[in-house]
Amino acid sequence: MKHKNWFLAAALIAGLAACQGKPDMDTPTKERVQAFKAVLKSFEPLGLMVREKQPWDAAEFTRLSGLLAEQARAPFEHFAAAPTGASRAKAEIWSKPAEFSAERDKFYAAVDALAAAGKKGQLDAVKASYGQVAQSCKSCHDAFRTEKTD
Ligand code: ASC
Repeated sequence: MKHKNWFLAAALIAGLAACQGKPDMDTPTKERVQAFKAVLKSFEPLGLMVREKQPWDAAEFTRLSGLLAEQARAPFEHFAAAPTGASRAKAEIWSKPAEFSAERDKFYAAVDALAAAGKKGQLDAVKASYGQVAQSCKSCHDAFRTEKTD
């Protein structure tokens, strides 16, 4: 009897906790969030240089834009199925696969163009390509990512 009561109490507490919080992210969601964070870690310092908030460093720009192009593919390996837990991914990713693939491919083309421009080592040569990558991020987020709810 005593054991049963403990079990019920534990189940009740767990149930309350689940109701209060958001459901956990499933594994593919965690993996793509991590992969997008890695992308952002390369993209942000490039933006600081493009906006002249950080001094121009040609070698660092070349390195990071090359790294960004390599990292850009990884998140898209983790979009196989609609999430079962917390996620900002919209259902349209899976209901409109052609549109989503088009956004993905535009992003790949943009990061590749930025990496190519980055090899020139000049700020003027990368500004337009950087803008195209930023525009590609925004365009896909507008269509396929929900606003933050918290
Ligand atoms: C970022 C970031 C995005 C993009 C987007 C560009 O740094 O987190 O989602 O750039 O805002 O328009």
